[in-house]
Amino acid sequence: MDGIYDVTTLTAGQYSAVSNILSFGFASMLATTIYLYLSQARVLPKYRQAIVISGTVTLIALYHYWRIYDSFAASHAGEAVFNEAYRYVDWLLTVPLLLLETIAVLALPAANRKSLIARLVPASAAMIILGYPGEVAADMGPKMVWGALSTIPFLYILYVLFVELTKSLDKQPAEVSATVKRLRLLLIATWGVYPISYLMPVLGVDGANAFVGRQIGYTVADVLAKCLFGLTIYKIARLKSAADDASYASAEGMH
Ligand code: RET
Repeated sequence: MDGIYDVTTLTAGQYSAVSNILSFGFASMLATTIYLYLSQARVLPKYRQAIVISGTVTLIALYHYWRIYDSFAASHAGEAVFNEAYRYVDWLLTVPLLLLETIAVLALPAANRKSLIARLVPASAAMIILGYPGEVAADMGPKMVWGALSTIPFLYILYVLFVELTKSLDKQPAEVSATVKRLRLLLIATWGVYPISYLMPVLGVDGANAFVGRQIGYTVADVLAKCLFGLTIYKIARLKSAADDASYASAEGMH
């Protein structure tokens, strides 16, 4: 077998750790999707798209967690090989959408917004596509090479977003900029977990533990980077709605 881990060798404890974390991921995506779709009507129209995109990210992830869970159960029973591609297809769809929701909530001028999308969306696709061959590689050599290639667009995205979020801070009311700072921190902290989880087999963690650690790392990072991130986007949209429109603020009891 290639680098895709043989799940039939997991102990009962390792099996339930992975099964429980995947179930937690599924529940988080389900609840956040419903909450965000229902809540989008509660912000001013110009911010609704950001919330709808955030809910769509968790909806796409909800579907993939169901498939990952199924694939994990089937592979543990020895009926199939665990399919790590669901995760990468999920990221291929959700990472560009996460970037779009961030750009949408900032309500930047159109030219600025278009240039950001044109730079960040292709970079995010390159990051995920270059990471996949390394994820399924059995040998450390190709894992390191693909991982290093994927890190180039990764650092580029973080750099561009960090600069852009920082630039937007002075133009916002104090409360909004405090929340945008929190969003910036959440982005750096959670996106950093993915390459660390990927590197577990390289860091000398043994096969089964590296597999379990990777599934836990990716799932916890996904819940923070999609659910908590989307809820923070919702909070920014509410604060900005209140700052833009005094009647919204008083109807929502925000001032
Ligand atoms: C890979 C391969 C190794 C190098 C790097 C990676 C980065 C992955 C990232 C994924 C982010 C996913 C998100 C999903 C949420 O919806 C592909 C593991 C740098 C940053 C934010």
